[in-house]
Amino acid sequence: MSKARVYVTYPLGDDILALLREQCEVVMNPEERSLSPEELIENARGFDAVLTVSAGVNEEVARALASSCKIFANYGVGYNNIDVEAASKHGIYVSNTPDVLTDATADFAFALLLSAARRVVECDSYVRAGKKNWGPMNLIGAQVSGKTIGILGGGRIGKAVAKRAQGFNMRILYNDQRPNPDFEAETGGIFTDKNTLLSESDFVSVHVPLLPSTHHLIGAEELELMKTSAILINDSRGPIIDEQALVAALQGGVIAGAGLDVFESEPELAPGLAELPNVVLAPHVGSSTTEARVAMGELCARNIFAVLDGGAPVTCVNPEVGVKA
Ligand code: 8YV
Repeated sequence: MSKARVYVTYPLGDDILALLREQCEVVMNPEERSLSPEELIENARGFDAVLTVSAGVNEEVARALASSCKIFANYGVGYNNIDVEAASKHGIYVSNTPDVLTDATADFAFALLLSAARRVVECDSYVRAGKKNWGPMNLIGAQVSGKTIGILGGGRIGKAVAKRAQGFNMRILYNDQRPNPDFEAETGGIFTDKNTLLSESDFVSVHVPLLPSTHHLIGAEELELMKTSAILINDSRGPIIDEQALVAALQGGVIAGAGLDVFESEPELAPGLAELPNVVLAPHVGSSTTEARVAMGELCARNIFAVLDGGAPVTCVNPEVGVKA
């Protein structure tokens, strides 16, 4: 019997391809860029499964691939790139990669927080430039230990950030649609409304999924509520923050700094952002550790194999597909 065929939308590591090739024939987009919906349809037509790496799957894509494709296995915990309703309508499973990247992403949020607070990037440039004023008043930063952190999003990654904050003796506030008793039991975090969190926190870290309800969750009004000494961290999704409003707030001293791994129109930045000294910028690498990347690939492969074997994905986003079948 011929092997099932998997299309991979973005270049990934050899280990993941080798794993997929144990059971499937694999074709990968060799170009380091996201495919347009038209290209995805053209390239993945006739394949049994598609491993999506930030590729946009809309209604048209789902419809065009439905005759052969059984799963969009998304390489990422966030799946805002996929129209799940359309996939379900056309009987295609969607899976994501939760848990395996929680620690890596929380570590990186804290790396951004510490870097922005202690001006690590400026320090690095200073030393490399051969500057010699190493006096006690040089490059003074903000203390992190003992301060208040406000975490927007009380899910897996938000909780992991709170656990790191405990190690820094921080007061932990969090907000979500509803209180999360596990979050509170494991971190001592206190549930507050969003405005209290914004006005009382020294650091605000964003860990919510991108949904219509979280688009521009932080805009000019919310930034105004924050302390002028506050630092805003985001390694979730760019459009959760109004990036133009953030640039204006950083330029005008409304808040003190930011650490950003995600942007509204990646890989483009809002005008003015890259010129600001009080932001630390990263190219969407929150989950980029060897361990997380390998585990994400393995989970995608497990999800694909499960569906090709006639079952449901292990980490399924739309179980209703199985119910209808
Ligand atoms: C990935 C991510 O870097 O998990 C997510 O939601 O954004 C990241 O882990 C991304 O999915 C790969 O493009």
